[in-house]
Amino acid sequence: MTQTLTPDVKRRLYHGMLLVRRTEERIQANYHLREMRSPPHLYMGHEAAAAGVCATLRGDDMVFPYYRSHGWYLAKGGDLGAMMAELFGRATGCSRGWGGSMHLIDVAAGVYGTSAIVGGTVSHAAGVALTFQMRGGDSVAVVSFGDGATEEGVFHETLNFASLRKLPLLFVCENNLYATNTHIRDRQAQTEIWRHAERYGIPGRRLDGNDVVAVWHAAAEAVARARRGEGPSLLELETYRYFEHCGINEDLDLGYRTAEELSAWRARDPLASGRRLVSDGEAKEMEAEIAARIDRAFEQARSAPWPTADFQEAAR
Ligand SMILES: Cc1ncc(C[n+]2csc(CCOP(=O)(O)OP(=O)(O)O)c2C)c(N)n1
Ligand SMILES: [Mg+2]
Repeated sequence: MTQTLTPDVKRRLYHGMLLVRRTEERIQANYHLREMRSPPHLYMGHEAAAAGVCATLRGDDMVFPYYRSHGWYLAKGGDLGAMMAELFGRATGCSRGWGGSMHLIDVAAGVYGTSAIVGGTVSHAAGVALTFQMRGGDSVAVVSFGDGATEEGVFHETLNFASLRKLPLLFVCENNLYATNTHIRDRQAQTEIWRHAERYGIPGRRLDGNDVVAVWHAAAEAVARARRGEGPSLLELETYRYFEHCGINEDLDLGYRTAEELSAWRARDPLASGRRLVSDGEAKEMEAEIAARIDRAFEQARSAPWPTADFQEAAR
């Protein structure tokens, strides 16, 4: 069954993006206090990808994000308090304070764990998709990864296996043009990532990853196909990261990208265009509700206990 873009879905799309943006802005503003010691890979600029895809998913669907993880964790409904406690390194964190920003997990919400290893979650998602298929339900697994991850062998192996077994799996490539500080044209002989899908007999599409409604439509179609048992799809979402590869700062001084390029992408900000999805009153209400949730999450993280030094106990 295909989904309809109801007012409720529109609210979910904007709310998903806003929650990620405001949470990361607060992380950025507070980072100098040195309470958070986990280096964050900020998602700002990419919000439409996670919010657009996650709005098509059910609670029992599982997402496998990569280390640029905050967006997917929050958009899929991961617990904000447990995420902030994790960034503060506290025992109440979602990885009990041992993992930090790159290791977010909330199985109850359908976030099956993020990984610092480039391409690391691609095969994990296929494993869970295979489990879903063998159990005979219609749940779907979704994996997100960067353009850099498509240079890893595991990406190609998993495309092949997923196609062969018609797995209920959605591959979401967030192409932000760079792997750390190297442009895709200096790394890949063939830069149309979506075309890899064609080679493995999978439907592949490239689209504006900053247009949350376009992302939602494309994901809804791919998810419906996976639920029907027709197999995987690949979406290449064109987007851009606003801040340095890892950390809270601007990085134009490094010289690998230009101020013009950054401002051209900022002019295509996913939240600015997504704002029309809700009324002024709704947007105001969301801002207040999200600010209160973030306040609470930071306060609780600050006063939470430190993890035990005994890793065995922490892992239990
Ligand atoms: C297997 C592996 N190789 C290399 C690294 C080092 N590394 C960390 S992030 C990164 C860039 C990946 O870029 P991309 O996949 O495009 O994601 P983005 O950071 O742009 O969102 C690299 C090479 C790693 N973490 N894991
Ligand atoms: Mg990239």
